[in-house]
Amino acid sequence: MSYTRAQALFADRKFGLFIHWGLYSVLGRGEWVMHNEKLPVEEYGALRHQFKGEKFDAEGIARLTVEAGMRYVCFTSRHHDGFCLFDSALTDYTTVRSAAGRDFVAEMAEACRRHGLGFAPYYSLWDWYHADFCPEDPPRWQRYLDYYHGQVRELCTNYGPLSGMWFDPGGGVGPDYDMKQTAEIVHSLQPEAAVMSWDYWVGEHTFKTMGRSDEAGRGILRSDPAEDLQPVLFEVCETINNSWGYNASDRNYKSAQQIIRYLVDVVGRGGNLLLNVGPLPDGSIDQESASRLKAVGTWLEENGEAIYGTRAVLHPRVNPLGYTTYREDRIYFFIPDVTPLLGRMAEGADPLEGLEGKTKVEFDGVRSRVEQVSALGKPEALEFEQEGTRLRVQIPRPVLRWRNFILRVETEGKAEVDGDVRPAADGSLVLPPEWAAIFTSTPGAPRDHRDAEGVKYIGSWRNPTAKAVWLARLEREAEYQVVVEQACEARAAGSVYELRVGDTVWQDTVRPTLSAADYVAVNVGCVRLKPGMVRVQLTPLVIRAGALMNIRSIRLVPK
Ligand code: FHN
Repeated sequence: MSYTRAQALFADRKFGLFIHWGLYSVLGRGEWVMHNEKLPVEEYGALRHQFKGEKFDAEGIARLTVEAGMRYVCFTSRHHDGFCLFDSALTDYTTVRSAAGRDFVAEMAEACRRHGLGFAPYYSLWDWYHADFCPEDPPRWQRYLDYYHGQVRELCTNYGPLSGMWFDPGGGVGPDYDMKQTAEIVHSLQPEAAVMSWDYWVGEHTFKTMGRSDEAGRGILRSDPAEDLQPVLFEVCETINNSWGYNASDRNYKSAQQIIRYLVDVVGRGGNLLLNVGPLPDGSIDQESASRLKAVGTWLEENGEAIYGTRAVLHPRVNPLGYTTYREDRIYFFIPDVTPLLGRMAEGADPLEGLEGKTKVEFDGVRSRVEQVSALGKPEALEFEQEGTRLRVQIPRPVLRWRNFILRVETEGKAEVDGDVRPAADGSLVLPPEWAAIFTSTPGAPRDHRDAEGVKYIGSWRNPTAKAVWLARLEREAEYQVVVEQACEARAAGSVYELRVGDTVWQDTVRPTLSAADYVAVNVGCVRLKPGMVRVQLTPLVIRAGALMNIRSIRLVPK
């Protein structure tokens, strides 16, 4: 994915602070309290006479953001309750014209700028206060949209350079709300502001969603992991406890370790984590939140180089143990759990006691020449050998005590690492078993085998939900013959599979061969492909008896 400048700036930041604060904070029962408790508009609106934010300290919040290792702040300028935390010529329902007498958006924007932090106002499309928020009534709805876009212009004009605008929701409200129009207004005034639900996608509540959208402005879809092979730009929002706005009864805080794991999970898949705190009614940040943020910041002091400014490699074959990120002349291999490296241990033995010698870890897809390998936080260079795109690193077993560590690979020149298969010199593309990313939604996956001659194949394909995905990078347009090299003993033949190359799909029935090791090259069909990335996916439709078939390769041969 090639990013615009706004997207690249956003993607480099990786970790931000989300702040939900407003009239609802006074009641301490979350930001939906007006709606959930059906509070009359006037009764709820009267809260503005007691909402003073006397302890709101934008400078202190900015300092805490920096100490937490966060690089931007997303601040609720106006939530669904319609109350504005900024000065507006379009309404008096603001903190400036109420007891507080302050423009909190201006204070937060200025503090962020002083500390080199991005600043992105959150701005709600819903409004439970505005009389014209009535999508069913076109004239009123148009008046409301004029108000909405008028305030978007105020936010994009009066508060200096913005790193983004976070619209919530980003669409799906009213007959003709057009997120594209809103994004264009923002970009006309703030060309380097990333616009949520346009320039990037928001998945809430951590990596469960980890979503991507089918197109700009529409809902976040639960991503098919296979879809995730090619990174999309997204942001996952998570609460530090379980509430966005201050909730006095919510003591369910996430630990610093959990937050770090969320951050690695999101960044490792190419996204940003926006972690939310809900300040108290007086505007102060509670100690529980502040202490966790500082602990995460301490971890980032030693590991942040593998996070900030990186891009993710999503192909699971590159680093079978965890995530891979890269930037400039660095590749980072995350090793969250060392137990697979420890090999078989005596029953009940402590895997990390009495470790000596070295353990070999293997990565693939490394296209740059490697100059040095070390572990973040440990200066000593580790032994390694590079063979083509394979990189084998010898890790001293005592190092494994760290349990959760990140390897830094220093490359000669720009780091190039990916899971893409490239054409051979004659233009043909051979997709080998070891470069298939296997995805299943139930336990049991087909796996790599070696036959008697040591040739690899994908076998034991019994799981009907399994799919094998390759990413190929084509250099030139051509007509390709698509060939599946397959073997299947007679008693298991007859299964049906689907093969997808780019946008072209075939279905074929598995033919019997003399044995499960006797391969035939089956011409599935022809396809014309343009230069660039092409995704090849093989999915079983019917597995007749036992297993689908053994696959030694899929080849795209120029005609
Ligand atoms: O309704 C809002 C909610 O109050 C909160 O602001 C979250 C933050 O991502 N967004 C909406 C719920 O999806």
